[in-house]
Amino acid sequence: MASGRTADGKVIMAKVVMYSTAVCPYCVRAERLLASKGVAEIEKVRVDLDPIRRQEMMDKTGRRTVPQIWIGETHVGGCDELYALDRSGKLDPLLNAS
Ligand SMILES: N[C@@H](CCC(=O)N[C@@H](CS)C(=O)NCC(=O)O)C(=O)O
Repeated sequence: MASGRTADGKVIMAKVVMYSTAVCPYCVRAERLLASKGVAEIEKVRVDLDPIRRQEMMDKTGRRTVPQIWIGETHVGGCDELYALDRSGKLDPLLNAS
C-alpha cells in the first residue's frame, strides 16, 4: 500500500468530507468507523442548516439521504457503502492514498 507519512511518522490520510445533519444515526455510525481507522478530522457539511448545500449534495450524488461521504476525490456514498468498502478491504487504501 502506498502511504505518505509526515516527518514525525504519522500517516497522511485523505481528506474526508461528510454531508450530514444534526440528528443522523447513520452519520454517527460512519464517523465511528472512520475514527477507528484513524481519521482525526472530517469536514462536515450540515445540509439541515443550509438548503443550498443540500441541493448541491443532491445534484452531485443524485441522492437525498445523509451521510454522503467523499474520501479524497472519491464519492463513497452513504454509511452502508462505507462499511461495505471496509469489508471488501478497499477502505484503508483509499484513506491512506497520498
Ligand atoms: N442506506 C443509507 C441510509 C441513510 C439514511 O437513511 N439516512 C437518514 C438519516 S440517518 C436520512 O437521510 N433520512 C432522510 C430521508 O430518508 O429522506 C446509508 O447507509 O447511508
